[in-house]
Amino acid sequence: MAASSAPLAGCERGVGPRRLTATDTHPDGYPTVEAVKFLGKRLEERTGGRLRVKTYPGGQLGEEKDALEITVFGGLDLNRLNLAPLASVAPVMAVPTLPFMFRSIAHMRAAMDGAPGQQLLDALAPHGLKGLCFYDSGARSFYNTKRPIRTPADMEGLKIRVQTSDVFVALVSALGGNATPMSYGEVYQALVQGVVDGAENNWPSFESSRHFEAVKFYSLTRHVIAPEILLMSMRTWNKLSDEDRRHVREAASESVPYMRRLWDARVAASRNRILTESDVEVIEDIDHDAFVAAVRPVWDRFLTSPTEQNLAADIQAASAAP
Ligand code: GTR
Repeated sequence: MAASSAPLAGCERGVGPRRLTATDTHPDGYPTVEAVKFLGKRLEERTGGRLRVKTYPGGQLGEEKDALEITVFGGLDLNRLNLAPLASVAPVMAVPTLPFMFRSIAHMRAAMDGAPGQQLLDALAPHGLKGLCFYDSGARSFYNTKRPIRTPADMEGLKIRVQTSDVFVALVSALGGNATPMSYGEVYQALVQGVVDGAENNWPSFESSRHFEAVKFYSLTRHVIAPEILLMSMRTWNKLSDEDRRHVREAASESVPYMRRLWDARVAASRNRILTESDVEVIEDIDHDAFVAAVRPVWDRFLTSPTEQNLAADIQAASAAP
């Protein structure tokens, strides 16, 4: 890590070649990883090879929470992570992670492409981070080894792994489960060994992590549709010339539609693989209204300031119409 970010350290602003390090918990081939590689290629083309990106997938530079701290301190240049763990650094990030905040994937995309998304990206500056863009993360749903979940009552007493996120702890608790925060990389073993009864995630993560091999039931609760985010360390950003900042911004925004295409294809492929090649029982008949009602106190608990309340209202008002 130290060696790979060394070229940045001695550089004058805007001078000399740079190799930006990028981290992601997902493996090669996952849409978020491929989107950042795409961004790197665009950056290389735009700058005649002066700016390059080297991606380190599979959490090899640390789990999300640790990699985030390293990014704030400038030890990593680019970091693709989920909004849930980011809220520990910038509390306003909790708002889009609230259960049932988004009505659909189209609604999430419209809100993140619009003013609420810009507000969230801008909110990161005081925390040593430059928010570049949002990527899709589908809808998260519960899976477990014990029983089908159709109503909140079915969650009673289940030990559910969650991300390092106060919202997710509150969400699972509100549903009657026991929330166990844990790094993504530890979840497979925890499921196999029965340390937890279940977890929750979108189709592509459920599949690529092989969690589906360790559980019996996947209940399509679709309780959170929060996006992923791509961050740059503010220390790195501050070393870039205005022109290079523009290249980074443009390459990031070009990577978004590319990622969405990959994402839609991957959701379909992961879903198909699980439906056709696994023994997982997929439960579709969920009592949606009961889940919405049960988690309502989570909103009240996290929407305490006018900034957060207004952001939630702006997200809700965003129109998913084209
Ligand atoms: C995935 C997300 C990862 C990570 C993971 C988790 O959907 O893409 O960044 O946050 O969930 O559950 O830890």
